[in-house]
Amino acid sequence: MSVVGFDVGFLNCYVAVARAGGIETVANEYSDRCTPGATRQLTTRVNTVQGFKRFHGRAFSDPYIQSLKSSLVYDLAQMPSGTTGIKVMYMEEEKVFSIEQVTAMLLTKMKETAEHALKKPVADCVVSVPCYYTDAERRSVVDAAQIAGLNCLRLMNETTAVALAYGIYKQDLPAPEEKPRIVVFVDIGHSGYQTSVCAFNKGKLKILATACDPELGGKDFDEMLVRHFCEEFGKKYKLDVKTKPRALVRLYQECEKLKKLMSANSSDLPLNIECFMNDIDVSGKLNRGQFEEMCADVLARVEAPLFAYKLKKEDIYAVEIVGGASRIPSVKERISKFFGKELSTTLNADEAVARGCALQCAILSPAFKVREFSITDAVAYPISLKWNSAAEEGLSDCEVFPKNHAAPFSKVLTFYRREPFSLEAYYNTPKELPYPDPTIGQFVIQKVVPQASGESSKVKVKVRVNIHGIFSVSSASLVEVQKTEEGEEPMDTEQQATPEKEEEKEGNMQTDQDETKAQGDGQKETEEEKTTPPENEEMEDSKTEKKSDQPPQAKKPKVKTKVLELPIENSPQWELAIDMLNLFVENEGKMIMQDKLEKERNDAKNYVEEYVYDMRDKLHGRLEKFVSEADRDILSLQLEDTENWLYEDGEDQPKQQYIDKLAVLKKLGQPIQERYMESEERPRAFDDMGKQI
Ligand code: ATP
Ligand code: MG
Ligand code: K
Repeated sequence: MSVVGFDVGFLNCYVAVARAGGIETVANEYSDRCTPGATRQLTTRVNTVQGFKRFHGRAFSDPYIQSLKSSLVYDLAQMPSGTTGIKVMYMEEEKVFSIEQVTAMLLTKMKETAEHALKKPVADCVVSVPCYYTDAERRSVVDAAQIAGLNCLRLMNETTAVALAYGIYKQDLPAPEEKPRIVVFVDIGHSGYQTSVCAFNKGKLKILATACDPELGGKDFDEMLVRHFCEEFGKKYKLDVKTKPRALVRLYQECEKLKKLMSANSSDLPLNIECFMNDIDVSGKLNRGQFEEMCADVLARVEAPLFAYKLKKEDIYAVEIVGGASRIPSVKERISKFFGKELSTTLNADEAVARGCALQCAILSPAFKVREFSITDAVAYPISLKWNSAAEEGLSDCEVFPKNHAAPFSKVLTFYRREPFSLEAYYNTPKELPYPDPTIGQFVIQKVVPQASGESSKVKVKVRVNIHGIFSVSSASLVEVQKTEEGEEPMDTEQQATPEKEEEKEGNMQTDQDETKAQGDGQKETEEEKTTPPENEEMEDSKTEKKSDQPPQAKKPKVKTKVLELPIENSPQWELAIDMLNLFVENEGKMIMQDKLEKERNDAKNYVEEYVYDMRDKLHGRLEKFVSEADRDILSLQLEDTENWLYEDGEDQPKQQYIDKLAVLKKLGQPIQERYMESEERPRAFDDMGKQI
């Protein structure tokens, strides 16, 4: 059982694992703790694909995707389902991979990093997502994890992961009945800006609210710098940088470097690029003051989301910031000024998200012992249901999860129906949504039939936001009423229910959702939240069960009921069809195999190359005395031929060719090496004998 946390960043990815000593962020094959996967080179398979984190769960026709198309160094394509795909060269062929496949490739790589560190296979993990991700984005990431052969125990909101990393080791949190400690968390990365308000008590955390700008991050500061230098170089060197994608990419890289330097220096800093365009070397300079001036609009956006919080300065214990762009002094200043507080940077700005995910994985894993810590997250966007009324014409709707509602969470709605019906879930604040389409999905409650008496049946529908923050209609049941005469044998409480009098009168469509019941539930939920916040699905589910089984009330006619589970047809928006998912799983397996073969082939080639260089040196060094001149010339010639072959025909050959080549060389080289070894070993053996005597 593995305990692993993955922070899948827009630009940087981190892998944290739990070992006996605690949580550790691990180095990847480049002996760097940060996987440049999402950025410069994704895998050996996919060349230079970066910044695809925001393509999840979006139509190819989405204006956001369309607006980005021209600025990418790779091409996008429409998948048959209408979602976004990425064109890449794979095995010298152009292929289109879905966004789930591309993220799976990145996760495969991160998985290998974790396996390398843990020296065992990795499956169980927790993967980070921005807290502003919608359902479609979340489902897309869950699918990506599955394609990569991972068992994602939770998609964890990035700021929640940070909160866990902050809270779990704190020894001085207020007792459960005391006033909670309120901490604001801020994560500003390359592409996204997330903040949350978190309440801590001993052994638990609860996210009270989140406020984000999904489009604000380090990239916006780079953008301002690039714009500035494009203009400057246009004037100074008469260069139209925007027409040369390669030059533009270099300018972005240099501007990012300059931006980082500016975090530590306020004096004039140079920007020089040799052979930038048309063989021209360019140079410019900038200081922090000028930088802040040109970024005024970007900086104003740092405060904007925070106005949603109604927090008093004295209620806030600390404002903790993480993320690469949190190092920009003016960003820090803005946030600090807004809250009227010094900022805390007690967490590792780069690794906190991955560490929090690994901690969550440790908590969820039965194989690992960690301190009990309960985590209650918050719903990012208010979720409503709408449906066709059965009696009157027209639509009814109701908000089932308001913004910042606790999650994971289940609720039960009651409908009175004679036939199957459909519910549509949607986000009811489209303006707040970073997408044009607020639809979450369609859910058809099937096999609904009238009661034997011809009346409408009572249908209980359970809706939930699960541990990944994904909404679904999780179950539905029909309450079949079997009236019995008074005085009959007493019944099992489990099987009894007493429908409200008015409900019966109203017939097939009363208020659809049982208003009194819903309110009752609401009260109960808040009550229960205080004592035992929902920890996981199971707890939450069992709690709901209790709520729906009301004890019978006295003096009403006894009614025997039978509960029938109803099938639900789920059609979430942009869902990856199961046959596609299976195909992708299979293809990823093939590609992993292909990568392995490719690695073996490369290794075989490298062995030949190494042997050539090694033998050539030694033939004129320590092996010289052990080979005749004639044999040495033969082998030398062979070595030279092989070297030439490696750079020409042998550049790209099947593995066996390299193995054969090496065997030919070794046939000549081995006897020489053996003679050398013998002469080395013999005196040593004598020495050993001497010692024994
Ligand atoms: P996201 O969280 O948006 O998915 P990410 O997690 O990949 O992205 P981070 O690694 O947190 O992003 O931050 C990367 C950003 O931080 C880049 O824009 C980078 O230029 C910027 N950054 C890193 N160090 C500094 C620094 N010292 N000064 C200014 N900016 C910095
Ligand atoms: Mg990040
Ligand atoms: K555990």
